Amino acid sequence: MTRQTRDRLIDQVRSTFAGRKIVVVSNREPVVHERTPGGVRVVHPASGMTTALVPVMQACGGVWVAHGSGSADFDVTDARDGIAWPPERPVFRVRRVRLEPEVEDGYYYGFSNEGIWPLCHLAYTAPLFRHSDWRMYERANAAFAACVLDEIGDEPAVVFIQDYHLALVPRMLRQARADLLIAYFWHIPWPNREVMHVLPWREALLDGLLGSDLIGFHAQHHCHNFLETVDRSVEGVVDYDQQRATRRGHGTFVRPFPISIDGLGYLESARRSSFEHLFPELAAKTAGQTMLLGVDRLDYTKGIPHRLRIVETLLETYPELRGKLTFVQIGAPTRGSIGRYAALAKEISDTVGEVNARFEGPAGWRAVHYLPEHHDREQRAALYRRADACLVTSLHDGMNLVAKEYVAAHAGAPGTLLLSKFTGASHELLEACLVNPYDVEGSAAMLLESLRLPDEVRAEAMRRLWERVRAHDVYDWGRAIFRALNDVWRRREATVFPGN
Ligand code: GDG
Repeated sequence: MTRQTRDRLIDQVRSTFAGRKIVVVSNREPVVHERTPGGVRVVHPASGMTTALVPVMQACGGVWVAHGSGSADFDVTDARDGIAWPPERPVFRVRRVRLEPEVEDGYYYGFSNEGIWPLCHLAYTAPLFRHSDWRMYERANAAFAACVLDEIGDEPAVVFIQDYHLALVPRMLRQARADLLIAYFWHIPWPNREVMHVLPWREALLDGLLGSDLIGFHAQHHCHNFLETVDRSVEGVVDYDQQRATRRGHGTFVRPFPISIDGLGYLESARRSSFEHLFPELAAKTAGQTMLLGVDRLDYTKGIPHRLRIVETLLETYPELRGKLTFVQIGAPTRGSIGRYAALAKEISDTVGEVNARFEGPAGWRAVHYLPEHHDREQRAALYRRADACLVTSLHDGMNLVAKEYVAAHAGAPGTLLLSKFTGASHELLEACLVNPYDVEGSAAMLLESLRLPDEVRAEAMRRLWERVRAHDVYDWGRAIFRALNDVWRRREATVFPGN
């Protein structure tokens, strides 16, 4: 299937955009180069966006424009701040954007991650809006747009922009080059218009986004929320039937494209990896036990404290599980210089200590094993395959790729996916054990019920989930976006009246 969906994506791009350069733009780069005492280390950042885009770029080729955030990033680039990737057999170019430290601070840590991120996730962390951050956001977006224009020169191009860090880039590009085809994908939820009304620069942000030809969200209701926000915030025409907003004579189509993973590729990684080999100590400590697993960036939207309380409730209510069930949480550190993230890291490690101190079991047993560090794909795949259940308890999440990775790694073997109803994934993965993570006791009861089902039933649920993830993989996602962009383009070419 992967081969088929991958080939179909390549065909789609070749047949519709032949001769046009493909440029992907994102804040985060697919690879980061870091200085170490021994030389330079290559790091693959933990991010759902890169998980999804790397296979798409490997299939399509082109240029990936991203912020050069690594300490050795510009030691390894050419005269135009670019590098061919991967070095042994290059398939695409990475162009690194230079941002001064104060610009990165205000744009990335400030406006993007203390402003927009909490604004769009309904997780009870209030957004912070500082005028200085907004000015840095404008400057950073201008730097990205300049690099994109430099990369494409006079050539025709398709530009595919990622996420909430770069909302002003589409308008900047449109003003410089009206002929560009621009698609934008917003990887996080778009909340309703009342929520968006607290954003002081709402009009400017929307005007920036509406420079795109096509804007994608994970879910239909995010599209609707976006169109309503446009309708109430800026001058223009919103056509709800066609899901299109027209402003300054330019039409932008808005569509749902639920994102996914390279399912078969993930399964291959899981089959190749060995839990016992990669985690010998953990394997010995968890041998013969029911293993529950959590895999996340350490972000407050992922509901990790709630998850720990679910495990605690399980062990509290069913003492017979002590010594027989253990929870492994891995967490990639993220956005560490933001106070809210530092507070979360402390809250999680304190809660782990508290839960472990509460329950006693046989010698060597621990309720929770907490590993707050980066883990590569092979390690994550090995953990997924070993785990009897994966706990995804996000308080709000655009999609959540971890849920899909667990399904792929199991490929129909018995398992339990405990999945928050507040993830985009819950709209597709209907055979999962769907819970409200705020209801800790209810979630614990559902988890136990699912673990106690016969193996055939747990395997059948995982098999159906796997069918869906395999059929709708990330190549299928990419193809749907490029096909829709092509339709928009043909429509634009065929029309006489602007805005049609
Ligand atoms: C945003 C939206 C949406 C985990 N630890 C490491 C690591 N990971 C990988 C996971 C997974 C990815 O990071 C996380 O993906 P998610 O989808 O859970 O979450 P976000 O990063 O918040 O992504 C989300 C996504 O965009 C795509 O649109 O699904 O809703 O919030 O692949 O396995 N990766 C590396 N090291 C780790 O230690 N390299």
